Amino acid sequence: MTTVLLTGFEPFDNDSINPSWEVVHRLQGETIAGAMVVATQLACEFGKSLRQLERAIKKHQPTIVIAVGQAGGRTDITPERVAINLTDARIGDNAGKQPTDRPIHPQGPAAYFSTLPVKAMVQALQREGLPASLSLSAGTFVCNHVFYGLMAMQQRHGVQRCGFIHIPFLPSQAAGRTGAPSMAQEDMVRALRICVEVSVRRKRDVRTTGGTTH
Ligand code: PCA
Repeated sequence: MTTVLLTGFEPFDNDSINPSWEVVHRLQGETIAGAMVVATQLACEFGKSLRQLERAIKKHQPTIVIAVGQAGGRTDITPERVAINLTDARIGDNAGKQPTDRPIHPQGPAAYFSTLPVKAMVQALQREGLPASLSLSAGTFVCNHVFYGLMAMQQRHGVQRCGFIHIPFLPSQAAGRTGAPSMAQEDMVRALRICVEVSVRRKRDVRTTGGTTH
């Protein structure tokens, strides 16, 4: 049976919840498009998060890995296209580490592209009435670190498709931040279910325009 590994993060930056884990753990144990979903929580720490990810991949031997993280301030579900070989932390991670201008793998390529069908995911989400768009940057903090590290270990562990999706705040987080956008938990659970389904069914992405001019 095909296994899909989903990861979400623990809370960070003084928050008490992280929507990525709140949503991902709800899908644990579900069968989606004939694939079994397993969910793992990652620490919001450089280094440790990637060790935990590699351990989970070794344990579950997934065909597909989708890492999920919070992107506070975004309005949409945003599949990420590119992971870059750079860390430049605006805040400390949960262990207080705050690296500046460091490569993730000194000998690695400047960037990796997601191997998930990201455009097909966005299309499917929009068709289901969910706000979604492609993102060209996962930032330079722990999420990009995990995304880049995941892409770097893809072949070594026989993972067929993998990548990263950022999701907005939950309404309870936006409640304390006037003007911040958010998305209901049920909608985000539905959205991730759709993303898993598309990634199981589609080996290749759709050919459609999805770029930006700036
Ligand atoms: N978001 C952070 C790290 C953990 C998370 O959920 C980020 O975008 O880097």
